[in-house]
Amino acid sequence: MFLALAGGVGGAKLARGLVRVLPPEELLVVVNTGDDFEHLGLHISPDLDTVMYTIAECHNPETGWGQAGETWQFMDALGKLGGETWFQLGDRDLATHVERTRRLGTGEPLSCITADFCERLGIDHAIVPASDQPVRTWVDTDVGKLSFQDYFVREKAKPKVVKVTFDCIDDARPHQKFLDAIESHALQGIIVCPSNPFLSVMPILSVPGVRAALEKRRAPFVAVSPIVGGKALKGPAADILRSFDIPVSPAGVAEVYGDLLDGLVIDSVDADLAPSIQDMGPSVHVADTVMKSLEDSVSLALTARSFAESVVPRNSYSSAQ
Ligand code: FO1
Repeated sequence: MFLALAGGVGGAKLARGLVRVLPPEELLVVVNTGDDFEHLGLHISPDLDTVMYTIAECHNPETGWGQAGETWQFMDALGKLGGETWFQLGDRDLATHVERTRRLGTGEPLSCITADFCERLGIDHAIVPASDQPVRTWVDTDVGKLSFQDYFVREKAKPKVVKVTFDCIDDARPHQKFLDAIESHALQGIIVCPSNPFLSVMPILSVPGVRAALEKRRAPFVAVSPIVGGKALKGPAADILRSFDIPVSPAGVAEVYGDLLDGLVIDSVDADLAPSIQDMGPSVHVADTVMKSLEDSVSLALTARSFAESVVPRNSYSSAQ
């Protein structure tokens, strides 16, 4: 079975392919919740929704987030009342947040609500938040400390990032299915989707207990580079690498993941970087990694799966298994 770590639009796109090449019993999709926030009195889980809607094929293909064919009556009416409209909530998407907020208010765990929403959307695969306890990504910037959505949406990711922190993460525990998958003898690979390493993957890896479990992984940790040709396909990953003086390239991504990284899938345009990345430790596979269509997502999912099956984990533990 395979474990996929996903966040944001890039993560959702690869998850969309993985659910078509792996049966439900062979895939667990673990999703970042660092983007979650309370807004207009609603609990909003953007990455869970982006992954869920994309796998259910009801996502907005232009933006990657929210639902297709949306209407905006609520936003329009809210604006007329002087409400906050910087974070666009479509009418259908609003139902997700209202119902999730209601059910969280009864004490139901986020993962149980997510599982029920997925079932109702016709999704057979298991999608779980990295933790049922809150994790909140904050971004220290040159204009002050901003919550993730304030930084990413309200300020359009323009402030220079100085530091990324995760509030209340010390009280978070990995979802049990997440830990069980890492520790499973049936695990064949951990596939890190082409998500922002700092904003989508690090919040998952930073949940207490996750790194310790990954140190003892029996299967390789392989990532698909979210940086292609010196740019991020979407979002601020390139800007954040630059602000941290890390190369804006797949080599920089390898640097961020460090010795956790057993394998890296890089795009054909970066093929010349393969030898230098291999010198850093991970195996490298060159492929077309830009996902513009469902076919692209399926093709990259097949590539990631077969690459993971070919890579030997670098940690000493696995050789002692
Ligand atoms: N991203 C934006 O850039 N502008 C928005 O108005 C916006 C609204 C929104 C509503 C629901 C949702 O699930 C996601 C939404 N996003 C929006 C994306 C969101 O900021 C995500 O956190 C990013 O996609 C990064 O994961």
